Amino acid sequence: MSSGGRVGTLSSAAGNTAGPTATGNTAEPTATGTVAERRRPRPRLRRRPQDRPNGRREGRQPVTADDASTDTESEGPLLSVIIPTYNEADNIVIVLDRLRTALSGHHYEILVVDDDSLDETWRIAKSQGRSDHRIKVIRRVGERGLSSAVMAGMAQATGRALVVMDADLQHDETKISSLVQAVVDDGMDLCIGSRHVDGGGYGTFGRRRRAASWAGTALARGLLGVAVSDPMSGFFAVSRRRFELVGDQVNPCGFKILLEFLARGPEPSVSEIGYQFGARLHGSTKLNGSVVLDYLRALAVLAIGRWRRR
Ligand SMILES: Nc1nc2c(ncn2[C@@H]2O[C@H](COP(=O)(O)OP(=O)(O)O)[C@@H](O)[C@H]2O)c(=O)[nH]1
Ligand SMILES: [Mg+2]
Repeated sequence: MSSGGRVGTLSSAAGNTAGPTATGNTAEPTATGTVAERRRPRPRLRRRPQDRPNGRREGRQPVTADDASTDTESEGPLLSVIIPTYNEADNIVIVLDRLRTALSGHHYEILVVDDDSLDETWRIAKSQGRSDHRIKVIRRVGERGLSSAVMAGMAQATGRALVVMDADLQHDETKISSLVQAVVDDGMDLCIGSRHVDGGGYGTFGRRRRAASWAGTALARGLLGVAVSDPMSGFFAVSRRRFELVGDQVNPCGFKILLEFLARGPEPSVSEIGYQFGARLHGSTKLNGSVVLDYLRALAVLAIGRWRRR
């Protein structure tokens, strides 16, 4: 990626033959060059595995810049951006345009996972996919849920880093390259777009939602011992390795899928990158009381599981 080391051969996306509910687009490989080599330091939340005293990384090897530089079309895209959508018809074209600009020249795919939105977001996304084969649409009929939509997207994603972001433009797409660099070049299991580290903030986010986010964060940190600043973030990258390790243990209920990737399985290596939380451009939030209850339930299940493992 632009902010990373040598992380791949630039090309159009490899084809992802989507399953029965997906509109897949076949690849048209057109190599266009190599990624610029550039590194810059970023705040580290935890020491990297190779820096740990015993040097262990739970039996898994970090992906190095050299490994990454061997990325080829046959290995699939460097990153998959997964966008869960429900009634985002007014936002979807804008977010896809912004992603095209932010990821220009890189080998990526975008999976829009739509739960049969009444405003036909899926139809708009599909029509975008007809002229841009990197955009794939999974339309789920008879299913609802943000986390389960993300998991459905991840199951079909072929990238080495799996990036999750909202469709409503609250997340800063220009930070994606840094998230991916941390995962692919630096071998992190997770890199989180955080509102609580340098460069991060809540922008104009309302006081009530801020307080709810603060309370959710305090609970997650207290009950689960997750030492990250923003476990409530919906903007993050997870390595394929981590997805394969814990993906099948993830509770697909609710909104806070990041917490699952943080708290399931062996402790992950994590870094965070600050970003300014934007205002939702169009439409309204789908977060409601039942989502909050789902969150508390998920937290309780994770906390009990953790306590039992001790
Ligand atoms: N597929 C799918 N996406 C959802 C669902 N609920 C919310 N989303 C999407 O998930 C993202 C985050 O939801 P949002 O309402 O913005 O939550 P907030 O950022 O916490 O206010 C948006 O892109 C929504 O369209 C759902 O039930 N299914
Ligand atoms: Mg949102």
